[in-house]
Amino acid sequence: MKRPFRIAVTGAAGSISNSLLFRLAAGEVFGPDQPLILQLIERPEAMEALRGMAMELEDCAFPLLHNVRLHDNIQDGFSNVHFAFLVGAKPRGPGMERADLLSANAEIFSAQGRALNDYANPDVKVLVVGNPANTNALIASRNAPDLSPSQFTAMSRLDHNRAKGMIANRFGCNASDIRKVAIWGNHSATQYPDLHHATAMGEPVWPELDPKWVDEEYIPRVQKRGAEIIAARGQSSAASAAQGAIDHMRDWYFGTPDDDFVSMCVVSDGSYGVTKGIVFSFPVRCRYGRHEIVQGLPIDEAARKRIETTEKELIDEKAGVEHLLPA
Ligand code: NAX
Repeated sequence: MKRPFRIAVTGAAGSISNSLLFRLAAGEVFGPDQPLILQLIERPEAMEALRGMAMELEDCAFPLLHNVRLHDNIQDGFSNVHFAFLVGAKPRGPGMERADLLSANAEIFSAQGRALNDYANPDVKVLVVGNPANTNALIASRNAPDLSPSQFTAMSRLDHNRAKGMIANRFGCNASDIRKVAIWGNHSATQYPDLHHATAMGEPVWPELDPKWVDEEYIPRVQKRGAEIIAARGQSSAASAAQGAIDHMRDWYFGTPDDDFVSMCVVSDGSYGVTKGIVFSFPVRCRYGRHEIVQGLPIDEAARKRIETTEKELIDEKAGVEHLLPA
């Protein structure tokens, strides 16, 4: 029997975790023969709800689930973990400005970065889901000096899957027939869902598309899908966000197919002229547990403008939390 992986999940009593934890425990991320220890982390006020979640996990009698531990502090919660899903974040309250939201979360994620640095397994792989996800990941990474920035990522996979699903719908095919969709930039309404490189059933989609439809319908719909879902269900995306997190971590661990790429927010190395050091969604491929930005994709003038818009938003977000970024 393999040795269990230790997996930390913050915000473990929340809506996304309510899907994520059960699918993790069922083996959907690390495979059907990989035992797991779940180290679930919540705020002290939510520990009772978390206890209920743990009871339900126990009642599933998952063969892979070695142990479930409940923590109200990140030092114990991150102890020796191989993977961390940082889902919990402070939501925007009434009257709260975006800048207030950024700094409230910056405090949380700088502490989490330090705790990962000090207590996690040195090879830990971190996925930030909690918003503002890109900047939270940047802060966590910068507060973890002994870990490589490449160990920190944020989630744009939900956006990627949305972009794929919508184009599959347009072509009347299955989402699995669509390849090489890319999300560039921030997980926000400035993100750029890019179809220039995409194929449907092996054929390029771009020549088949009306640019007006792409600009005026497709791109805004992907960008604002989160709001569309809140308007329809009265709650934000949860099951699809859990799916995005599962896809992201599974592909990072097992690798991506050679004829496709996925979108992940990673620390920019300056590829495509994107400012170094910000956490930016790029098309990436994963192999041997490492992610690599796909190089050499042609970027036209209109795409360049969209990339610059979302890049600027991330630079502004970074400026707002500069005081929490150690030199
Ligand atoms: P919920 O409000 O249902 O759950 C969040 C949970 O996190 C709560 O149980 C809360 O007690 C806990 N929490 C808050 N601060 C914490 C801390 N410092 N340590 C540990 N736990 C903490 O939200 P949910 O719908 O699960 O969404 C979670 C986060 O994901 C939100 O920030 C949300 O904005 C973000 N999302 C990100 C997405 C992405 O694609 N990157 C998409 C979905 C989602 O909107």
